[in-house]
Amino acid sequence: MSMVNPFRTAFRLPSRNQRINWFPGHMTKGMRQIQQKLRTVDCIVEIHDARIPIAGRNSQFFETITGNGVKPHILVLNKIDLLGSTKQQREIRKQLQSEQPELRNIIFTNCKDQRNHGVHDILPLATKLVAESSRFNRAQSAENNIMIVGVPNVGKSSIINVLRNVHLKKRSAARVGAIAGITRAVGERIKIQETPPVYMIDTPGILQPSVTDDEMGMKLALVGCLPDHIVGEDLIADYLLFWLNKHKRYEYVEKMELQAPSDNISAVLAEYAHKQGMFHRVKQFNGQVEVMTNLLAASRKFISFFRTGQFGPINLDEQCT
Ligand SMILES: Nc1nc2c(ncn2[C@@H]2O[C@H](COP(=O)(O)OP(=O)(O)OP(=O)(O)O)[C@@H](O)[C@H]2O)c(=O)[nH]1
Ligand SMILES: [Mg+2]
Repeated sequence: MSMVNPFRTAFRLPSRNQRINWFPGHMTKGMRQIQQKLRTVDCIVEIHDARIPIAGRNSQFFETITGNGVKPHILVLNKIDLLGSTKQQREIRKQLQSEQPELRNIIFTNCKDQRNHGVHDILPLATKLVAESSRFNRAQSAENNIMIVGVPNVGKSSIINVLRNVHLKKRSAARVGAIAGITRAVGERIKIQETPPVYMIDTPGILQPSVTDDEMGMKLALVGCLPDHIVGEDLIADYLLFWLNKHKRYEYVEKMELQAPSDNISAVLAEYAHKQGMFHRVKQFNGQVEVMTNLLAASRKFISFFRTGQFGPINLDEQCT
């Protein structure tokens, strides 16, 4: 007999008019700079977070810059150390190619590991695709320029650094950081290989100007493609709890030393904060100071457990069974 899942089956934002959007000025500027540089680019490498292989890719813009498939394009799904098994990678490849049959070049990477197969596959595949393509005005040029694009915080700058370390044995050249929006402008090209010369161009992460699908917005927020304060840690934590329960992923119960699974985020965070001794002093209207459980600190911890893979490997686009 199958157990009925007693939890929420759909996620709703607290307010009907709320949208999960982040499109600061540096993204508009970045889009313009990307388009201006395109003439000198031989291949587009799009990086995305492997934990959301379907959701949140800014496909419309990235398809435009490949000239709708004219320029070679590789999709790199990064952070596979947080995704899990190769079986899952096979399923993702199948799912992506059934939705987008023109997507032929997909590579899975873990930038934190210089020996990772995917990392070593990027340059040979890009070189092969460029050699097979018609480079129009750049046909005489011996060097290859590869542009790295993607939504924020997926590891674009990290990929450039790891490839530079692997192929040139040189130190990192692109700035990397754990929050979205570290790279804010299209940079100068960075050398990745000596012969034949290969350069990479780092670009700022660019989201869709308007994310109309709420769950897609929440998934982007959960993996850190938007700064946490834009959406709010309380809402991100609530979406995480909703997703884990809906997919019957109850590892959080043991990890957070809870009595039982629950769909109530305030109750979960309060129980956890209490157990961990997370308290803070809050001044009341009447001037009295009260010691209360620190729910914000607890929600940050809950989110960071997910982001560091401590609830096990998770593909947020996985269908419910
Ligand atoms: N676990 C894990 N973390 C990674 C991997 N690749 C990058 N990161 C981390 O992801 C965060 C973002 O990396 P960046 O390279 O700055 O990402 P980006 O896409 O350039 O970000 P923006 O410039 O903000 O658009 C950093 O904390 C990296 O250390 C990976 O393969 N696995
Ligand atoms: Mg960057």
